[in-house]
Amino acid sequence: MLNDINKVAQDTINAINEKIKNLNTLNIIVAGKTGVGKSTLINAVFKDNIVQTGMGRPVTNHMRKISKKDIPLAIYDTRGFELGKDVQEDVKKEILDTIKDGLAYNDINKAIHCIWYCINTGSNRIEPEEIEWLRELSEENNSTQVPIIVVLTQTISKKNAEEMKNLILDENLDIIQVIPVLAKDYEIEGLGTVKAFGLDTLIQVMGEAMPDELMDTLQHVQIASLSEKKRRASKIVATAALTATSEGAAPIPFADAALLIPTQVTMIASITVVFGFEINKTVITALLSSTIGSGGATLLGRTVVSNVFKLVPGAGSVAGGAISATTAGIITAALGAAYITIMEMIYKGEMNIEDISSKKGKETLSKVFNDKLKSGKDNLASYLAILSDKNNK
Ligand SMILES: Nc1nc2c(ncn2[C@@H]2O[C@H](COP(=O)(O)OP(=O)(O)O)[C@@H](O)[C@H]2O)c(=O)[nH]1
Ligand SMILES: [Mg+2]
Repeated sequence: MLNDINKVAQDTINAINEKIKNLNTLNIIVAGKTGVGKSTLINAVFKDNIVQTGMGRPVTNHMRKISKKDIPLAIYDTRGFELGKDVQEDVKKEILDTIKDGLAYNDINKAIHCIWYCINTGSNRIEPEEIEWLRELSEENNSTQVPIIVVLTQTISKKNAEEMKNLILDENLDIIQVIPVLAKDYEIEGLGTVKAFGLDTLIQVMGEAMPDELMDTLQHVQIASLSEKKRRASKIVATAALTATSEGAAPIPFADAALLIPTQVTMIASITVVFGFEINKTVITALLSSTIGSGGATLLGRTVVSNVFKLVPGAGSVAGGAISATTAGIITAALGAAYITIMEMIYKGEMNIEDISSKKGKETLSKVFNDKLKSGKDNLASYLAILSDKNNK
């Protein structure tokens, strides 16, 4: 059978691997004194605990490149910033040289895309030398235009951080943002815990500052912002639903309804990449069989479409043996929404990846899918609205 679930699941896995392989590499420079919390920050923002002790390859006197196989991310971690003015001069030159070298390749995978300059909020003061260093860096970066973000690390007191932020902003440096963060929960003895915060803002600001070719990578490698992952994933669903709608406008005879499948395979693969989880074929099979494949082993053949079709209120009669454009969009949007819901549960730790193919997982999937079908037109409309929002990157 051409479109049995097994084959479509395999196609989806292939599409996921292909997409991951084709992700552009994100390159970031992280600078600041030893102990400000650079390593802690990097590990809190990116997947797979990318920084480990002793890891990283020296690329200049004061910079090490940290990367991990199969993750499209490289971090240049600077060292020795606290050692005084000479070293700071060297570090600045090494940063600027690295930026220029990267640009010379004319390859997005080699360019530096963002600089985080980290200052510890707990130190409660900012040295005039650091401001001058930043001023010189940003001025010399004027021709290369790499977005510079000042990250105020280890922020326990948001009030102190705000004051520090305003001090820095008053300097009118050519930087894009000053962002207070606490990368990891902080325990104050006998008083309780200050919760980590601010990393989602960091991801959001980076997303706004970097080109679209890096957005899938950014979402794939970051683990700090669920809302940014969902925003990107929702846009993917919107695009797929729109495509399905135009494909459905033909209209699609039942027998050819399988035409929609490639659109949905691409959608599921793209959402998987954005969430960055390792998804196997069993999971995709569970997803398909508890949603669009609930009628049997064939996907979007005559039986399945009519099964799904019955669930869409107001879909009208099955005139001329064709599904309508809107129905094609509704089914696609419902599938996308169901998958995002499951991804969200995994992100929050409410479910394990293996659980998706369990009875509970499948029930959750069909429930969300059926709910989204029931609110079919509204669900579709809310996705399509995303595409007309010009501010939504
Ligand atoms: N609780 C907590 N500790 C932090 C945070 N950032 C840094 N630290 C601690 O500060 C110390 C120095 O951090 P590290 O990341 O190694 O700094 P680096 O030298 O800039 O890489 C470590 O003991 C960290 O555990 C944070 O956001 N929360
Ligand atoms: Mg470190």
